[in-house]
Amino acid sequence: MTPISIPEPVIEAVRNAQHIVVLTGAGISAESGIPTFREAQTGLWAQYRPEELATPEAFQRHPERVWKWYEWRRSLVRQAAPNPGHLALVQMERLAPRFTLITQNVDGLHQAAGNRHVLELHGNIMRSRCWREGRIVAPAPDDTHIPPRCPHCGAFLRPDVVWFGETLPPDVLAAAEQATNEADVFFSVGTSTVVYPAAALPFEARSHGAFVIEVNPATTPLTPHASAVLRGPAGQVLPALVQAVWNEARA
Ligand code: BJW
Repeated sequence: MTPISIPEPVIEAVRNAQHIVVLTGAGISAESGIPTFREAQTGLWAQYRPEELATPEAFQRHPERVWKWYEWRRSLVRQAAPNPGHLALVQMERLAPRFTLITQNVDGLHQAAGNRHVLELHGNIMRSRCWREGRIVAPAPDDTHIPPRCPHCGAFLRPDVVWFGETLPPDVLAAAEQATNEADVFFSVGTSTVVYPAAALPFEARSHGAFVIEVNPATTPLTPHASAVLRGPAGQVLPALVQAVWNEARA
């Protein structure tokens, strides 16, 4: 494996930063065995595009299919463990003067790794809520319906995630935008930077004067606008960065 080299301007910017903000996407969980959102699905689900399943319209038309898709994804999350990329962000939270972690991921792996404050823009796949009234509820253990029914009103339960066309939790988005506007250094890690409003955050950070660093093996719409690009998997780049900046042993 070629060692990852971190350019000196990146080390300087991160070392001098008072507030580091990190936005993560599906790529950071890829090395934990969770497929990214836009890579081809496998097995039973290969015939569907995730963009066609993650909508309220899809759930209205095919509630059983959409619930089963989420059940399959929950089973992948239950088997997954945080990888060195997640663990490096735990170290960063401990070492930076101020640190904000914003994630588009619904898998809870940042919290499992040990990050204490995580802004979940798109919800969490392990929670369910009532399709009619919106309250967060757990399905009754003996409920055999697919999807299970709300124990209070009998409506369908749905995953507590944000689908296309739905609004993000306003308080979480506001906190993410405020942190973004105050960041000295902003990392965009493992995201294709195509889904709004999350995709706007690195651009907002840049326009507020932050040093924006992209961590991704592939090019995204952010790449030409980033202050620096660290090409490679997050599980290798982030531990190398923490070591280069703070001389910390790798996770
Ligand atoms: C690695 C790696 C490794 C691989 N290490 N990297 C403005 C302009 C145009 C459209 C809109 C707009 N504003 C709003 C919209 C509409 C829409 C939208 O953005 N559409 C675009 C697709 C065109 N947005 C919305 O509807 C949002 N709602 C909203 O804005 O409400 C108001 C409104 C509504 C309608 C119109 C206007 C305003 C809601 C968005 C909700 C997104 N929800 C999902 C599903 C969550 C639940 C679930 O998981 O099932 O969130 S969609 C999906 O995409 C998921 C992800 O969080 C999100 C982002 O994907 P992500 O994380 O970037 O993953 P990938 O797979 O795309 O990329 C992985 C990356 O990792 C790649 O780059 C790889 O190279 C990299 N990688 N291995 C590091 N080892």
